[in-house]
Amino acid sequence: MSVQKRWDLFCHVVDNLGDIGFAWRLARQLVAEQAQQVRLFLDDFAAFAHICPQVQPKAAEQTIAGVQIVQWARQSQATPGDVVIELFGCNLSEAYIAQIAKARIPPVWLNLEHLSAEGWVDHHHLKPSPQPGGIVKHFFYPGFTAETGGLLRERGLTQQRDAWQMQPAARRIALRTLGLPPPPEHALTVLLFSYARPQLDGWLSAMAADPRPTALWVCPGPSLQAISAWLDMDLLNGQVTSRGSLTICAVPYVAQERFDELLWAADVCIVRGEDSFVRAQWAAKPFIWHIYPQEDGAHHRKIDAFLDRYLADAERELRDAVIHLWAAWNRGLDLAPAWTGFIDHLPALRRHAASWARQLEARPDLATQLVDAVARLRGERTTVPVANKG
Ligand code: TRH
Repeated sequence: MSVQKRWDLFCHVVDNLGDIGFAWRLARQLVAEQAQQVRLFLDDFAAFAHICPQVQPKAAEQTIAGVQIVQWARQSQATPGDVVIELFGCNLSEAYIAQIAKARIPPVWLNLEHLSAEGWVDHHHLKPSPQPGGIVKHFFYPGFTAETGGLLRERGLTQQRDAWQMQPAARRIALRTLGLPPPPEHALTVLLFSYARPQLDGWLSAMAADPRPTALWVCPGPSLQAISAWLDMDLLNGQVTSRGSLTICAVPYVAQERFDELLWAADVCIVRGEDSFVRAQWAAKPFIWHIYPQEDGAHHRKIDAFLDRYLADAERELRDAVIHLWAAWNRGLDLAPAWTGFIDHLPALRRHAASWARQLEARPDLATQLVDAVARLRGERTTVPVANKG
């Protein structure tokens, strides 16, 4: 167990749920698994409330799951902790930085960056970034290789997932709690959590016309609007409707601790951003990644880099099926033909996803690596962490 330190995490929400999604998962893990003392400075409580319903949006400070949650503006009067984590390059206030500069023992200051499977990440992880006044900040890069900071993974996650999947009752109860009807017998179940994209109609019509029933669970967000347009009705949270073989359920927001269950219950997961992308991999399910679009097209390079790793040992046909559907999804092309090719390979895709999850699990999780990196930067430790199973 590591020496307890005071951690300050800073989360500026750019958009959507991913910034706070990552911050909240990391903060909870540092407290629950690493016995650290964590303060989370946050600037968007409306986004947080979607994934943590018990939050009090107006409270100056509050403690949930052992994490002290503080309004962003209060950093100006705060004394820095032993560790300062700036998430995704968010800017700290000048007053707080001045306090860092004045500290007798300077805190370890890290900029925790976005996840990417690109090779350059290996060379930038834990590199220093000198700041004015002689302070040094370091980069911390999540990633898929031994040279990076790894991926967030709670202790015992795999065992919890497997135990859940062994019990059909767990799935029934989870769906009932979410207000979702049990899917038709032998139905294909698909979870949809994506950004806006054109051309969903051909895909929806193909599923409606397929002899095999499909249950499509749609998370709140832009895809619900596109689906409502195809249905020619406003599909509201919690509502269910059918067209031919396709049953569509609008899933209300679920607390982050229960988000995994949606993935575990589905046969195919369509996920986005960063955190749900990682959770689909821990769910060991065939999945499609709708990557966060960037103006310069950098997201296409990121997908290619990930697929190079993910499909490195896959059979040719399986590779083609995945590449074809992910390209169609991310480039706004007609999905119907690529979808059929993907679904035809489901059993092999399932085996592949399970083997990929096992490979990733062999590496230490991100929170363990972060705690270790901090100890090493403070000169307290020189060893490299080993994977904590599950
Ligand atoms: O919401 P995202 O698209 O997030 C982001 C942000 O846009 C961010 O600015 C960008 O930098 C990043 O993507 C790449 O997708 P993501 O990362 O999957 O985060 C969603 C979080 O919301 C994740 O923690 C799961 C959680 N969630 C719930 O807890 N309950 C829910 O019902 C839903 C739909 C999501």
